[in-house]
Amino acid sequence: MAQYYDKQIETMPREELVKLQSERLVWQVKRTYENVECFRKRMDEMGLKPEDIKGVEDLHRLPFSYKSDLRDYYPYGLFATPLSDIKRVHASSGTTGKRIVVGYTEKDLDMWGECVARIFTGAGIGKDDIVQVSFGYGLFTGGFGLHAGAEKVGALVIPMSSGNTALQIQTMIDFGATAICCTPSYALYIGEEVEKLGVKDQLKLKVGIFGAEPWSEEMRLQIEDKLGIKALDIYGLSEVLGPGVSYECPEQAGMHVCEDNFIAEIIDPDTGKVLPYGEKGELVFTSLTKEGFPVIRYRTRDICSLNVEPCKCGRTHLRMNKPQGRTDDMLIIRGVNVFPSQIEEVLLKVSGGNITPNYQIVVDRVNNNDTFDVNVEMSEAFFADEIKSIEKTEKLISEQLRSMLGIGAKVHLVNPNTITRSEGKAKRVIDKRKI
Ligand code: DLL
Repeated sequence: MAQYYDKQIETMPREELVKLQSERLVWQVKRTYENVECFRKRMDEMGLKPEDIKGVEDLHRLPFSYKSDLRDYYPYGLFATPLSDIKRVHASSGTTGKRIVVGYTEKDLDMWGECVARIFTGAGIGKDDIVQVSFGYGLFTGGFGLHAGAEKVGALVIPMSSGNTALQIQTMIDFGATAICCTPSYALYIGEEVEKLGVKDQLKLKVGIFGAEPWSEEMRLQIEDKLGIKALDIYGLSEVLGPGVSYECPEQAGMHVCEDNFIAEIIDPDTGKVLPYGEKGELVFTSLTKEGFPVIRYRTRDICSLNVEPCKCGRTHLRMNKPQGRTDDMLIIRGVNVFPSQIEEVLLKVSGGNITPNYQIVVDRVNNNDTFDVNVEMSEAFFADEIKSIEKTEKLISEQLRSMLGIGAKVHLVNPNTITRSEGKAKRVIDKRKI
């Protein structure tokens, strides 16, 4: 199999790259039409046949796909191969209690590993390196995704997963980790602890690979300083692949999209019109090589712009700028995707399905850690029945939130009419983090 992290692919002239994308797009549209009902229906409604798509120039004619499709076809309805060919699933938060599920064939897992391997080779990490993967392992794509890429470049992998910061630091020192992979906020927290312990000079770290949440240039400088490393940004989303969709090279000037596997577009989120390179809008991806769970024109809801100017590193694959927000209300708290609608669902459940109380989510960053508070107004209707004790109710809501989201929130029952009413849409989220 071709080495996807081979320099030849990453530095392929753009005309050749577009030709390759066109061939792959034609193949992907045809097989997705044949195997995925949701896509076929949309194409039929538009009077489009797979044969109408002759190359990248026809991409804009294809229908969009959305996160809600994953909910509507939960869990396996969007897979384009028989389930017996799917070798792994991962999952991420949906807008409601149901998680969104994605699947990978053996070839997909290999391609994923190759994409992530590009991150490491770009960062100068190879067989003599020791990579500590401190992203969560499990249904989240971070842990397993980085793990596979690090193995592909022949590095020694420490599958730490997230949490237990003291042990993270001790392991880094004892095992001689030369690279660390985690969320940037966790990296900064580790950096603070390293500073407090005064052990920076015992670290062998050269580079850090960070992503899964937005972070600023200011944060990058702090992390680089505290850990004595070069900090690189990586981007991805479960629906498209997981980590490895795009990555920074050492130039640290935008993230190269693995364009042999994914086509990126920027659209106006209101009109759906494709915008020229350089303009800011919603990022949309089409997966060209993925077999198990292909996406055609998937609306990421991330806002950013694309840069097709040649990069100093020599890679020809275009670069996306750091995402600068979202078109929906998704929050990323400690690397976990959280939708206000999920919190509503929990409150509705706790109230027995009758009423959603007035609530507000407050997110902040204290000592480089995200805080997550949910204020819930007490009301006669909500608390009439068996729920009497405030403490018990707070605990109950908090437990339900943890089981829905996978992260803990501090729940506070507050007096009626204490959450400020707004004249228009209720202001459900107060995000005080300066990112
Ligand atoms: O966060 C995959 C990932 C894992 C990426 C590890 C990088 C490292 P999801 O949980 O599906 O997948 O969340 C995807 O996270 O749509 C963005 O809004 C956000 N996101 C991911 N990377 C970045 C980044 C993983 N570098 C959602 N900068 C995406 C800003 C990011 N936002």
